[in-house]
Amino acid sequence: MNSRVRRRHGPGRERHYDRVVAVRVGVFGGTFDPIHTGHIVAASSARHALGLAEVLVIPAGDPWQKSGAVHACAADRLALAAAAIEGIDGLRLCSLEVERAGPTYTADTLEALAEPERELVLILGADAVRGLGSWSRADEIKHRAVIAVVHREGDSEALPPGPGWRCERVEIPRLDISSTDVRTRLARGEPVDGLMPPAAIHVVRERRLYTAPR
Ligand code: DND
Repeated sequence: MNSRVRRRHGPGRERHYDRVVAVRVGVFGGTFDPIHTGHIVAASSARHALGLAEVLVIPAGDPWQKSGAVHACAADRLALAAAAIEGIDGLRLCSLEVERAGPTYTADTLEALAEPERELVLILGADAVRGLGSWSRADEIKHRAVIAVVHREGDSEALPPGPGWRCERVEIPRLDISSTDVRTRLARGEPVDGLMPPAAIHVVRERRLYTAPR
């Protein structure tokens, strides 16, 4: 998308020119097993703080670094994410990684989402930033996206793995919620109200997800 900018230069003199302004689009990927309120706050805060046109919420189809440790199938995690972000301004579900066969690599996703005049902003929590060096084709990611590190009060500094990364930082409220904790509570039959959006809890109940620890 282009924004055409017309400016006046001094009284009676007008210069017209076109300036192409890149649209910034957030990319927020996750295993989302399950998605929870901390994820939503991170995506939404990053969108606001960085002036992103929208944030694509992208559940991983086959998060290879968690192989054997993912509890819900990709279709269920996608349904949870869809329910969780429904009605939230500027967050949009993207099923690209669930539809792609094989291990999920963020480099492939950034390649697929690349468009002229679109700047991709990869939104990451501190723990994800620390792992970046172990990701597939990390060097390619470095060139394809700006990294937005969502920083919660009390987080230790998380830096990208080496020079050349374009990096921004977003301060977000500290919500100590983890998918592991949500799963444990669900397996014990404890409430997760407030930890997940109500519509996502409805999907959990409807599909009988996370009923037993694995
Ligand atoms: P996670 O398994 O950490 O997702 O995966 C995050 C992303 O990294 C996914 O898109 C993966 O495909 C990608 N990845 C990982 C490893 C290798 C490669 C790619 C590769 O290409 O080779 P979680 O569901 O656990 O968390 C999602 C995000 O939310 C993370 O950035 C995490 O730090 C953040 N987060 C929170 N942020 C704020 N408040 C909280 C949070 N809990 C998790 N309470």
